[in-house]
Amino acid sequence: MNSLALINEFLGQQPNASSHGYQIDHILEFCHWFMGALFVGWSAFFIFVLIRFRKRRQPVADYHGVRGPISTHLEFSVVLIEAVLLLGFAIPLWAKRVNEFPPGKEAVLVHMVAQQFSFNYHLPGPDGQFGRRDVGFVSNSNPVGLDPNDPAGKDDIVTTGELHVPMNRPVIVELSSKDVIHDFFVPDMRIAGDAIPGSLIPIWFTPVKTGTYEVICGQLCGLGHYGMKGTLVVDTPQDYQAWLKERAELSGGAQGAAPSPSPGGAPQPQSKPPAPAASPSPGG
Ligand SMILES: [Cu+2]
Repeated sequence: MNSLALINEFLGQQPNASSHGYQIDHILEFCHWFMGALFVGWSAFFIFVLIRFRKRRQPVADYHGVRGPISTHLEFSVVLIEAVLLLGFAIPLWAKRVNEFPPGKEAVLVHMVAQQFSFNYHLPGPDGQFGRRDVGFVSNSNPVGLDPNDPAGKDDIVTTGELHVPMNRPVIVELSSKDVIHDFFVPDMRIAGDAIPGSLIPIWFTPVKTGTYEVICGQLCGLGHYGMKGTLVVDTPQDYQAWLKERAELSGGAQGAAPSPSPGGAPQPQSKPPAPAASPSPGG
């Protein structure tokens, strides 16, 4: 971390925890310093003009204005710097983020289904295959609408609020939404993407530091928007495997028996009907 990053810290930015984040931070640093310089420059110019063209010294308006080339040069330089920032840095970085996805085999693929006001995650489970989803199956106990008849979905993992990912492995999150437009924003990972009903939008990042990070919704999505928060936990590979196993055991029974009518509609985690997938032996 170089000393220029101080301005990001000064403005309250959390330390970066992803492999690409330093590139975003560089652009932010440069923009902040550039805007700071512009602010000081324009403020000085404003004060100069107030004094230089005060009424006592300039009783009659001058309709010709400035004739020297300095202001043209100054304005041209500002436009040039901004064009370089946009065309030379911002657009190439953005293109790299959206075009150069890591190969699917290397990456951890997660589906995120947003709703008012929480983040649901769908993972493929031990078989590595995502079960079919359909909006017709969505209920309180089946937030992502997993098809109970699809064998590929029997071992799938569904969690709400908290997602675990392993360190030093690319993570692709495919964003979608059940109701309105949300935004999956993880400031520490320097990543954000809109979750739009009817669209599947992939984003990716590689976490490089273990820890617990905040996931927030970056789009004003309703009255409860302020409370739409989640947690991203970056684990060591061993901890991640342990979490996967734990989640697979927890959701193995619940997903297996989907259409049992529960009185009142409230999900009851304790009632565990006999399901073939729920075996306490460590078979994974
Ligand atoms: Cu939201």
